[in-house]
Amino acid sequence: MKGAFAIFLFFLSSFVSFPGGTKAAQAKDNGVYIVYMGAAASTNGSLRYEHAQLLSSLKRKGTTVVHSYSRSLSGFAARLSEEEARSIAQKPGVISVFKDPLLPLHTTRSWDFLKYQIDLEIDSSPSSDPDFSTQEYDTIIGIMDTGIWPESKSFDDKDLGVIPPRWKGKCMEGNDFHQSNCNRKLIGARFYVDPDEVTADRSPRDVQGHGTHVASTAGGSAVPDASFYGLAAGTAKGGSPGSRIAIYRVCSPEGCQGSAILAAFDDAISDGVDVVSVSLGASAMSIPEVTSDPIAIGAFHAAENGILVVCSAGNDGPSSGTVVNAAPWILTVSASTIDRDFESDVVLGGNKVIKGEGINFSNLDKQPVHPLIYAKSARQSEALESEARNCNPSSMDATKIKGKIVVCDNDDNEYSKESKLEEVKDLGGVGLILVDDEERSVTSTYGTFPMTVVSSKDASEILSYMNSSSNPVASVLATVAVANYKPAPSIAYFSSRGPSSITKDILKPDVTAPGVAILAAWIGNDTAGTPGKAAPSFNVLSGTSMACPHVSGLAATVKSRNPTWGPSAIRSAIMTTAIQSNNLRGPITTHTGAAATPYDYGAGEVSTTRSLQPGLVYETNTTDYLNFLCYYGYNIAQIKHIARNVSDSFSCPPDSSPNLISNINYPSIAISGLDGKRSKTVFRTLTNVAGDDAAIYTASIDSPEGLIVKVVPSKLKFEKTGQKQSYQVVLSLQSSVKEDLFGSITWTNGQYKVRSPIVVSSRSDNL
Ligand SMILES: *[C@@H]1O[C@H](CO)[C@@H](O)[C@H](O)[C@H]1NC(C)=O
Ligand SMILES: *[C@@H]1O[C@H](CO)[C@@H](O)[C@H](O)[C@H]1NC(C)=O
Ligand SMILES: *[C@@H]1O[C@H](CO)[C@@H](O)[C@H](O)[C@H]1NC(C)=O
Ligand SMILES: *[C@@H]1O[C@H](CO)[C@@H](O)[C@H](O)[C@H]1NC(C)=O
Ligand SMILES: *[C@@H]1O[C@H](CO)[C@@H](O)[C@H](O)[C@H]1NC(C)=O
Ligand SMILES: CC(=O)N[C@H]1CO[C@H](CO)[C@@H](O)[C@@H]1O
Repeated sequence: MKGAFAIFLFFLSSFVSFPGGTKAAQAKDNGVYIVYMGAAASTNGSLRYEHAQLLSSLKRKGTTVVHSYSRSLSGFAARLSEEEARSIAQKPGVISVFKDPLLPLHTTRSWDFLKYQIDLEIDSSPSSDPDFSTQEYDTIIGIMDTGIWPESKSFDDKDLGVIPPRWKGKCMEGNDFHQSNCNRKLIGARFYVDPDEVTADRSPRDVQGHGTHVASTAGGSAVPDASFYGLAAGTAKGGSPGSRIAIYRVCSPEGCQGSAILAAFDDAISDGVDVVSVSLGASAMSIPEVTSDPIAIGAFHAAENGILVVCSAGNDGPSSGTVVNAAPWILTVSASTIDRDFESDVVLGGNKVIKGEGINFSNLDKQPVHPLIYAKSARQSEALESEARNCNPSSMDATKIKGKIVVCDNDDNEYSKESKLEEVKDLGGVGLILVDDEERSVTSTYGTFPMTVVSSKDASEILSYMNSSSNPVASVLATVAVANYKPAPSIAYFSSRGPSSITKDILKPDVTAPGVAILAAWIGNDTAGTPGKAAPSFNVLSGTSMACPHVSGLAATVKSRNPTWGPSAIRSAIMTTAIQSNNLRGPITTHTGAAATPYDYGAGEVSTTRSLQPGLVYETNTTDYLNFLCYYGYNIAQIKHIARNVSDSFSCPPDSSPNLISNINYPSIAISGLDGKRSKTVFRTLTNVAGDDAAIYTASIDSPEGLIVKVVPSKLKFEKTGQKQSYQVVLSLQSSVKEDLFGSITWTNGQYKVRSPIVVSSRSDNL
């Protein structure tokens, strides 16, 4: 799989790309192409005219425009033939033409947990522990997702003042959604539909739950006594409870259309949002180039307009090279666990208790009175042993399953755990014990059926008990939420990993945040998982989708304390103050117990207090990002159109090559192609944001065996706010190494710690 990602294409002129061979692309081809023409240079209506001119150059007349982009970026989405798309791609001013992708969603305690993490490193935390519930500057968070359930208490506006006058967004009316559904918390709501498609979803209203969950995690008001049917009870509140929320519904139950996402960025930039939160993206099987990726394009224009875009890294882990949303102007978030575990234990005959994981609503007897069977022993004559073991549909004999708790393996990846549950239930089983080490680390909800997940180690104990007993019995106990679970955080197995397939010279993901078993608001009429019970107002979900809005909320808080900071300063503050240790004071681990690396968590787990006062920041601006495109291989004719204000004067730096990408002033340092023969030097510039008191910072280096890291100079003096100081890092290998190496540089002045992870790889896939 990795090999496919390492192929780099340098486009010398406008190009058409046809993502092919991917499930997502095959699932639904709506016949639409996105024509991307860079920044909107003018806003006087001439752009739409330009677009119409382009379309009228086609032989066929009457092509409908699905979406038009003309506020901040220029382009349109339209139904075109492949030939028409190729023809338009050749026209002057057109940067890229690509098929409209359908992108998947990446699916109370978590904030307290993050605060607790700070206590682990008391030595360097700022003296005051700010209270997030008060004094917020009016930050506006834009959420691109499945919509919103406005009646949720998380979107109550009772403590909020008037809507900031700079807000220019809209509250669009639609099915079951009215102007009155917007308030001083939910200040904007838009939806995007394809005019050629018949859809019932003409509304910002969320019918899936994902957008409501994400929005409340990022900016939900505090709701006391929130819980999921009594579990995980406490006050639920977003990362920035004082922020305003604007929802951009770009997803339907089928997925999220790229052409709608681009339209939402075009609107959000003009509406006046400060932070955009995007919990969706391409799958690792079809990672697009930056110029044919609607999220990368939209985020670029957001960044040039001073807006930070925070995205989920994807749920395609733990394989390496799976991270998506990895453009250098995006803050990319991986998912980690919190110190809460939802345990649903197994009791065996003799009252031996085995720890299991899951949320169920069953009514099994607490005593171990239910007969226990290993699914393998219920194999139907035509089925393979591996099919029966895995409880696959049509592999087991109902007469052997009926009335029993069934132990199922989950090592074939052929059927989902939900389909195994359905099969056992249909055959008359009374419970299910699923054996899966990865799923054991992540809580899922199993509706009314008593299902729990155990580790393979614990499963062997269950199996040996079954071997030793002529009449094995068990029960699955009520779910309890265990607090102060250790170790936490650890990186969720599903979280997508670096290195980035775009380039190994920018480290991705950037940070990690809670994304496992997160309690947040839910749509008000979902009883699908819990028939017979009232619809839950809150739900427990896992995914990098849940991690992303934790960081969007934090970014909004950083912005509200530091209103003049641009998006790169906010990102730097969050990255350089991140934490690498867990609640056992050991290194953060992955689900296997191995020490996590920057490919798992970037700079580390976000800190909600230290990021408000980082001391120094690494800033990047539009010019740096254009340079990145030059180094990466795009030609100047394309780049000239991409950015709004730098176009005329801009030219690519001489000797632009992928070797220079490591020099982008990023808060982390990643270098590929270091081969033991020569050393490499990278440059960084720090900006003082700690005030006008003179401060001397000293560099300390943590370098792995075999890597020599020198920082020149090793001391930097700052005297004024905004003052910049540059330094060089010289890296060399003592001998050639096959493994990637990880280290860090930390600038400290006693009060602040400004840490950058270093990733060195001897291989170069930048050509
Ligand atoms: C719009 O602006 C362009 C230049 O940006 C100008 O050439 C054109 O005449 C303007 N059109 C109108 C209708 O004002
Ligand atoms: C572009 O320049 C104009 C005027 O020079 C300025 O008002 C605007 O804020 C700039 N836009 C960006 C995105 O920098
Ligand atoms: C159970 O018994 C079978 C056959 O006697 C054996 O192959 C298997 O390893 C035993 N399993 C355990 C977990 O003891
Ligand atoms: C929930 O409400 C929405 C909006 O009114 C509606 O479209 C949807 O069908 C409802 N779902 C259920 C399961 O009742
Ligand atoms: C970006 O930063 C560089 C270096 O700090 C500076 O020279 C350049 O003028 C900046 N560009 C813009 C568009 O602000
Ligand atoms: C959350 C929840 O309702 N869990 C249920 C799991 O099943 C037990 C009975 O086996 C119930 O008592 C719990 O309430």
